[in-house]
Order: sequence, then structure tokens, then C-alpha cells
Amino acid sequence: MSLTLCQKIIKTHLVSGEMISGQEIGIKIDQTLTQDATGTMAYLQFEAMGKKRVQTELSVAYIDHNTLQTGYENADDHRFIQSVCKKRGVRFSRPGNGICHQVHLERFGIPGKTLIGSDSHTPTGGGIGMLAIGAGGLDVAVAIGGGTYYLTMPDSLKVNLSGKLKNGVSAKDVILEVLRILTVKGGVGKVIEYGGEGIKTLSVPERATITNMGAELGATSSIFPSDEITLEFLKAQGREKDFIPLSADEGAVYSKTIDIDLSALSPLAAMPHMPDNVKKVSEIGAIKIDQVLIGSCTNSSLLDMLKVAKILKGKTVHPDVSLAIAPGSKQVLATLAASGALADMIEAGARILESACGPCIGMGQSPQTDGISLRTFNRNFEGRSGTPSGKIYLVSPETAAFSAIFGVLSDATEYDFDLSVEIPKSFLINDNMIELPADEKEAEDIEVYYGPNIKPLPKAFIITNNLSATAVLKVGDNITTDHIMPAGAKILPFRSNIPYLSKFCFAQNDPNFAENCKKAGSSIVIGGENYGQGSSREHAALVPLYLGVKAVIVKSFARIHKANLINAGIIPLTFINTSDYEGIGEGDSIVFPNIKDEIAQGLPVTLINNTKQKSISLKADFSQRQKDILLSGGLLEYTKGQSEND
Ligand code: MIC
Ligand code: SF4
Repeated sequence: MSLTLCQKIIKTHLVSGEMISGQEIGIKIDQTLTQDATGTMAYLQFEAMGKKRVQTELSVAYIDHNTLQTGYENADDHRFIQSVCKKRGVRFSRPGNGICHQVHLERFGIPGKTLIGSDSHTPTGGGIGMLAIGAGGLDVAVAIGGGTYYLTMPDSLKVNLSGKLKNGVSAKDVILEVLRILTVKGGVGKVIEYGGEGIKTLSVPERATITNMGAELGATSSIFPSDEITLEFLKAQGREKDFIPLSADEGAVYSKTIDIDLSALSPLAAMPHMPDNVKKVSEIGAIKIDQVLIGSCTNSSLLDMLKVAKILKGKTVHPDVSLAIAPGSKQVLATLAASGALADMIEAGARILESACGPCIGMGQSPQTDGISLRTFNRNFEGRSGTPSGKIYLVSPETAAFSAIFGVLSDATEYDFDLSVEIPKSFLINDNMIELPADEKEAEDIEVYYGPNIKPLPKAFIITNNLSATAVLKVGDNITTDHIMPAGAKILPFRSNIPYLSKFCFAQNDPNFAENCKKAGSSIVIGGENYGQGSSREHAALVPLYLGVKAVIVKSFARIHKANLINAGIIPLTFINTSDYEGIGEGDSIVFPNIKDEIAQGLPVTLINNTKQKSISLKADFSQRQKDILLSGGLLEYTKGQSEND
């Protein structure tokens, strides 16, 4: 049978289940990555599981999110991660080495391998032909210990590219076009495969820009074939030995195919406040802008930066605009410095930031009140920038750089300016900021460092029949994990301190949420479609667990968040009839008379709304493994139980 690229990789890694779309499968994971904002929790969980050493082919911990270090918290957490890595066999990418996805692509990504990462943009690795998937920290911790990773067998959707991008149009515009067509829900349950003649015109970093933002489609992953362009990139990274050619079989069947003619595309922008709110730059017009930020795991490669430097060379940033640039990795930054391109950026007035996530996760550079900010990033959710009234537009590096000079949103295709740049045949290779772990013998003497910011994990909740709860909050469609558990400079340092974080849970929707949960003791949250889209942060499940949330009932879930809820032991349920959403209001008193038995037997869950005198039937769609996890009180308890039985 002819297989798609995704099916081929799954087939060689399948540990359990059948490759039937929609069914749960288990796959072997070759590589893992973590970043610091989710990593601290992931390694605490790894330690709690009692595993001694890493079991993957390669596991890397990156420090890239929490690098502002406005107090001791982050530095302590970094030391914790560093010491666990040294002891347990994980490579440690030191702060300053770059953004996890960019560095992983440059130094570690291998075509045909599986990678899971505790970050939703892990599919960046699909640009080099990996099956790279974002997951919750606990799933990653299990995989580090050699455990199987479980997911729903995805459908394969094909994006067929033809033609070649015009000067001034770039990979970012390709993915914005896909988002315009498919929307932020369009990728749910799917792996997006890119193919067609057009892919031959796209380098690996350009492909990675496209697969990176597949996260915004809600896709399980996105992937390009591994071909001569992949080989060229690996050679330039001194890693040609990692190359294997890989593509879908002739005649592979896709659930849907979309055709995009690259030569017909023009510069696009995602307007506030959703990545799928896409329009042509020329249609939006020359709106006045206040800020331009260039970087993030979407657009911080050498190619992007060299184009930006070329545009900025000899110019001055518009007096009303603040331009900041964060090159994606030490390799990119060092190459820019060596080539003189960095000086061109600095001379033009760009504020150079360290190679890290920075403003993408609200760590500095919040715009002014009502400020219009153009960013080459991947998310423009309301409030994520740190300024509640900020208006964020997602654009390509070319659009960003021209606009920074002119002070208004500018269409790069309107200028007679050759944007082609020369990429070196071999990159600057120096892995001196990747710390290797100790060998098993030395590791025995290493003490793991626990700073005072590390607080105990929330207690597990064990499901019982006759569960009563209050509906503390009711929200609408497309709620992001940034709503549930915001990030930003003031909160992010506390990712290992769930009690502190709990004060900010759902604060944007209801400033009294935490207090109301405490008053209720046992609560539920009601939501609409695509609940929990965006970040992979499991804090969006652990914090509600700490606050006493027992179940979340919605019209539909985003993939990673649903898995995180199950892992935390919170019951994710969906309305069988979406109109029943109207049947529950905030403050309603709810009882689930037989919830434990119903889950165990795979039956719909009955909810009695005592306030409205109404009974509602809910879908409890769980695999046997998920049922066992929920009934054990979450994945950690379940995994501990399994190791005891070994
Ligand atoms: C994000 O872009 O929101 C993050 C920060 O990278 C998250 C992870 C996190 O919340 O730590 C993600 O995308 O998974
Ligand atoms: Fe970092 Fe932003 Fe990428 Fe998340 S989306 S990994 S915060 S650069």
C-alpha cells in the first residue's frame, strides 16, 4: 500500500495500535527536546518517576524562554535543569545558545526520526523531514525515560506547492496563506505534508518557517520530504552523515489536497488577534506602526536575518518606530557579526536582543498603549505581548524591515530592491554551548539542585461517583492556553511554583476565577470550540487541578491541551449536542452521579444541573489507556503504578 510521508515514519516507529486515522497509536520516540519554561516541570516529573537515565537516542534541554532573570527564580530553575541533565544524560543548551527549535534544526534534527518536545512549535523539525510533535511536559518526561508516546493517528493533508516566490514574498507568506485557507482549527487531527515542484525552491530554514506555524493550524505536525535541499543544509551544518532521502510513496492517499502557486502569492499579515485573521498587506494599507520585532522560532534563521540586514543597510529606523531584533541562535548571531551584517542592523538603529524567545512570550518589549506592533512571530493572541490593548500583526521579515524604515505597513514587492542573499556553503559550527552529560559513574555523585522557587506538584484527584461541582467559568470559542495560564515577564518566572501561578489563572476572562474556585472547592469549566489551542504548557492543566477543577466541558478540544488535562487527571468531556452548551451557566450547581463507572465502562457521562433542573449527556471519548490514567489520578500516578508493577 502506498504511504504518505507521515505514515511511513509512523510505521517504522509503531509500538501499539493500528494506523487507522482517529485511533490511538503508540510510537517510539527517538529524540526529545524541552525548553526551560516547561522543562522545569518536565524534569521534576521525570525525577518523581524515579528513572535513573535517559533512554532516547538524544535528549536536549534548552534555556531560551525565561532569560530575563528579574529575580533569582529563573536562574535557580536553570541550575536545576542543568544539574538534572548532567546526572540523567540529557544535553544542556546553555542560555545564549539560542531558541530551541532553531538550534535543534541546525545541530540535531535528523530526517525520518521522531521528536517530541515540550513546546507546541516542535514541528519546526518537520522542515528537515522529521516527524516532530509538540506535547505536554509529562509526556516528554515519559519519553525521556523510554516510554511510548501516544497520539491519535492523524489524517494526512497535502499542500501542493508550485511555482516560485516573487522577490519580497517569503515562506512566512506561504504559511499565512495556509492559515487563511484552513483557519486555526483546520489542522486538528492532521499532519500537513508539503510537496510539489515548488518545494525545490525552498531551503530548509524556509521550510521550517512553514512547519513551525503549522502549530497555529492546530495540526499534529507538518512535514517536508528530505531531498537534495535537505542534504545541502545538513552538509553546511557538517552533518551530511545524518541524511537519508525520504518522501511519500507515489499514489499515497491524502484526506484533502490544497494547491498553492507560490508565484501568485503576495505579502500577507495576520491581523489582531488571531493567526488566521489574514489579509494582503496591500489590502490593509499603509497603517502607521509603533513597533517592529524580528525574531522568534518562526523567523530567526540566517537567511531571514541577512535579508533584514540588507534592507536596513545604510538606512535609519523611522523615528516613530522601535525596532528590535533577536537572531535565533548563537550560530546565526555569530555569523551576522562575522559578516558585518550585524553592524548594518545596529547602524540603522535596531535594538539587538539576545538569541532567545524574548518578546514573543511577553518577556520585554511590550508595545505602548494601543500600540501597533509588527512581528515576525507566530502568535498574536490578545494580551500576549504584555500590553492588553496592543495590536499585533504577524508578518514576514521583509515586510517587517521595510515597514520599520518607512514607519507604516509596507509591501516589500513594491520596491525595486533585490532581496536575494548569499548563504554560506558551510555554517559556523561551534557546539561549545551544548554541555554534555556526565557518564553513568560520575553521575552518581551529582546532586540535583532544587532552588526555593520549586514548590511541590499539585495533589492528584481521584475520580468518584456522585461528584459534585460548581460551574465557575463559562468561556467561548478558541480559548488559548495563554488565557488559561498567561505567560509574560511577571508570571513566567514561576513555572515551578503552581500555587503562585494559580492567582493568574484565567485572569483575562475573570479576575476572580482563582478565588471563585477556592470558594467552590470543586469546580468545572465550560468552553466552546477549539478549547486550549496554542501553547503546550501543561500549567494550563496543573494550575486548574491545584484550584480544584475536576472537569472541563467544551464543544471541542485542541490536541495537546486535551492530553495535558488527562495527564493531570482532569476529565475532558465534550457536549454530544453542542446546543447543550446553553444548558449550563456560571455558578450552576452540578452533579455527576455515575461518572467513575461511566468512564470505566466507556459510556456517555451524565451531568445533572441542579440549578437549571436539567440533565445533559456528555461524550467521554477515551482509549483504555486514557481511562486508566484518569482513574489513577493522572499520568504521574499511573506511571508510578506501572513501574511498581514491573
Ligand atoms: C509559546 O509560544 O506559547 C511557548 C511559550 O513557547 C509555549 C510553551 C510554554 O508555554 O512554555 C508553547 O508554544 O508550547
Ligand atoms: Fe519561543 Fe515564541 Fe517560539 Fe514559543 S513561539 S518557542 S515563545 S519563540
